[in-house]
Amino acid sequence: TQVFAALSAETLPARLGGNTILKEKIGGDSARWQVTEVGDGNLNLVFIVTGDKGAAIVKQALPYVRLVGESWPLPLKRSYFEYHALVRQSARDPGMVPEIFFFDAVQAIIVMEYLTPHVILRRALIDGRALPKIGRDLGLFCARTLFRGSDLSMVTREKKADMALFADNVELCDITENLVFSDPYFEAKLNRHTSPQLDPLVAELRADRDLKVEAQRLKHLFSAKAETLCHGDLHTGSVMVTDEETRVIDPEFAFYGPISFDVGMLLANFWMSYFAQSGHESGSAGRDDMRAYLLDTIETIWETFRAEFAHLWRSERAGILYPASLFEDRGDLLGAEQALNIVLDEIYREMLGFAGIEMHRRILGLAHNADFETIADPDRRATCERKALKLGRHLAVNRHRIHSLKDVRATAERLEKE
Ligand code: SR1
Ligand code: MG
Repeated sequence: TQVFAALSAETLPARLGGNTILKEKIGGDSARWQVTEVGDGNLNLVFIVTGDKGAAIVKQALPYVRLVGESWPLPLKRSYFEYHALVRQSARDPGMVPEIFFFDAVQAIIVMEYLTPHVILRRALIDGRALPKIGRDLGLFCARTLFRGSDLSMVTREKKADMALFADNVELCDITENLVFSDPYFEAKLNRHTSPQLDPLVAELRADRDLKVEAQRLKHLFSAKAETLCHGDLHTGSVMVTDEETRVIDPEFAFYGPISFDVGMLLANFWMSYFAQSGHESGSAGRDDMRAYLLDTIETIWETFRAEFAHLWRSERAGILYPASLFEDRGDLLGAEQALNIVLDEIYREMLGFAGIEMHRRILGLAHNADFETIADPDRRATCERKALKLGRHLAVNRHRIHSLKDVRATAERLEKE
């Protein structure tokens, strides 16, 4: 029986040199492979391996949280969930995730396509780069993966078998339940807001009963509303881009949860990028165009998601929920449209809530965002973070009274001028 052993740039060629798929993709002579470890996430090792014929990514889970160290064990099986999520996402929205070459469950290794010249979306946004296609691509990805993984599309036996497969991703769900929904709202051990200038606002948020009740209501949805297979960690660090292409990576947090969760997390990261822009402005080079682009992109993602979800509702509704026999067979098209509007409205309200909570945890919790963390001047950084915290509170607490993303845009623009 094989035993898990972490790879290193030095050991990788000898360890994987006999793998026929890798040899075919990269080149047969592993002694000539060049290996660089490029992992900058919180959990895993990521290597770029280049040979005579080409290159591939080798991603390996570690038995602990890389960000914290061996004191925080984390099971290798997350790699199994990531692999299975990638397979499903690839079938549900072809071309939007990297091609998978090979999976080894014991060594927790996924070998996949090396995306080049792609860069991490978060990095591009920090650099002030406006990507023309991401709004539409990401809106479609969310609608297609979330609709097609739900009871609106899947037959019940298949969906329940898949829920059982992903039900064991307990430890990663536990991270989200604690780090996202609870820790930011009390003085949890792992919290580390990096701007003491925020202390008064942080104290205010931690004493905010309405906010804490909403955070727990959203945690309840996260843990109990098993609607669809979510990516589980869909932030701008989980997206790779060029001007022409968008790819979604890293679904190791995949779980059955609310349709709204991925969309909310994703939009939160665009709102945070919006508020971080002033921290990255230098000299006379303002970022007004970038700010407008980010707010436009948020609206494009949401409108594309809505339109595609509605399209799939009308053309692919084959699951147990709102079956066509209930409406269309009886000539009652309006009934199906009424149900669609109710479902979309619920997704919208929940999405705003999840977005608000995600904005808080990235500033108050353990896992921060480079958007804010790379702002060197502590006062500028705190100013940006303060605005994001305020918008986050507004979204979480007032989500039932915010009628459209145009209203959120107006609030974000007002906060930006503060
Ligand atoms: C301990 S893991 C912290 C965070 O990193 C991942 O990317 C997830 O966002 C998680 O919450
Ligand atoms: Mg990740």
